[in-house]
Amino acid sequence: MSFRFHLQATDGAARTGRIETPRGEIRTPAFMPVGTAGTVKAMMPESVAATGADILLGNTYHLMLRPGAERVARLGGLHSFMNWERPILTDSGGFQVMSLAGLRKLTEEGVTFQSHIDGSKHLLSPETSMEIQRQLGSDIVMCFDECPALPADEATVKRSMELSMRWAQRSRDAFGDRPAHALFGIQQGGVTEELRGESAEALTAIGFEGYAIGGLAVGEGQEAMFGVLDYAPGMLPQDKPRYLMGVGKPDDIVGAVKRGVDMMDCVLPSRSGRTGQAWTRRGQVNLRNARHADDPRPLDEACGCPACRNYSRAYLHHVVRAGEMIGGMLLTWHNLHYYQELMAGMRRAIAEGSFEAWEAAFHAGRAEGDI
Ligand code: PRF
Ligand code: ZN
Repeated sequence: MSFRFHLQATDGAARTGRIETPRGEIRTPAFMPVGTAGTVKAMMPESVAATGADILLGNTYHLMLRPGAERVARLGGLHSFMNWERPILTDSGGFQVMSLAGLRKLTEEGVTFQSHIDGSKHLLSPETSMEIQRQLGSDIVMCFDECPALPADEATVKRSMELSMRWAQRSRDAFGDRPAHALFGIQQGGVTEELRGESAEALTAIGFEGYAIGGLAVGEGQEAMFGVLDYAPGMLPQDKPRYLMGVGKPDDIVGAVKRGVDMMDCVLPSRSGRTGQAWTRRGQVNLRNARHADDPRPLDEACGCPACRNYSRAYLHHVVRAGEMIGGMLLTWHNLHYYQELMAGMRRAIAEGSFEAWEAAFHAGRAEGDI
C-alpha cells in the first residue's frame, strides 16, 4: 500500500493528519489550488509550492480537449509536462461538461458533449474518464459522477445519485489495480439525509482510497451546505480522507473543516486574484476601489507573501486598474498564500485541541464586505 492516511489528531469533528503518496505527503486539512489546464493561472509551479500547497487539482475535461490526454502521456505525463512533481488530483470531467460544454446528452453509458473550444463531439463515461486520468498520470483519480444543480426535486436527485453509484462501480472496475495511485468515490444525494446515507453505503461497499462529498456548493447556500456537512462526513469511513469538492470561501472552508472535511479545492483564490479581489484575515479587499490609489500601506501588514512584503496598496491598485499582468500574479500569490496559512492555522489548532478558540479568533478578526 503506497497510499496511506494517518489521522494525527481530532478536535470535535475536525481532523488533522497526512496522506502519504509516492510523490510526497499531503498535510490535512489540505487546500488544493486549481490548475485546470496544466497551470495554476498566473503562477509558476515553484511559487505555488512556496505558498505551501502540497497538491494541485487538474481537470480531465479541459486536458482531454486541449492538449489531449494521449499527447500528455506521450510527453511523459502531466507532472513533468507542467513541471509539478508533487501529487496531482484530477476531477473526472462530468461536472465540467455540465457547466461548460455546449450540446450534451446524458445516458446510462455516459455523457456525449460538444467541446466549448471547437464544437468537436466527445464521450465521457466511467471507462473513458479512468483511461484519460491514467494517461495524465494523476495520483488521485476521481470517479465519474453526475452532479445535479440545486434546487432539484427529490426524485431527480435520487435518480441521479443512483446513476452516480452505478458509475462509481464501473469507475472502480475500469481503474483496475494501480497501487501507486488512488481512486476516490464521490457521494451525491443533494440536501436529503436519506439519499446521502444510501450513497455513502453504496460507495463504502465498493471500497475506495478516499471519499468525496460532491453535489454541494451548487446553489443551495451556506446554511444548507453546513446542514448537510453536519451529517455527511460522519457517514463516510473514519480512516479515509474526505474531500469536499469545489469549496469555497474562507468561512466555508473553516465551517467544513470544523465538520470533519480533510481536503478542498476552489478556483476562488486564483480566479478572484485575477479580477483584483484579495482575501485577507480581516476580510475581502477590492483593489480596484479608488480609495487605495494613494495608500502606501501593504495589502496586509501581517502577511509574508511577496505582494504584501514588497508592494503598496497604491501599486496593486494601479496595476490592477491598468490591466497589467503583474496585478493578477501578485494577488493570486497573496490569495493562495492566505488560503494555505488558513489551513496551516487550522492544522495547528486541531493538533493542539484549540480549534474552537482558533475559530472564534478567525471570525472576530473579520469584517463583512470590502475592507
Ligand atoms: N462532482 C465532481 N466534481 C465536482 C463536483 C461534483 O459534485 C462539485 C460540486 N461542488 C465540484 N466539482 N466530479
Ligand atoms: Zn499577502
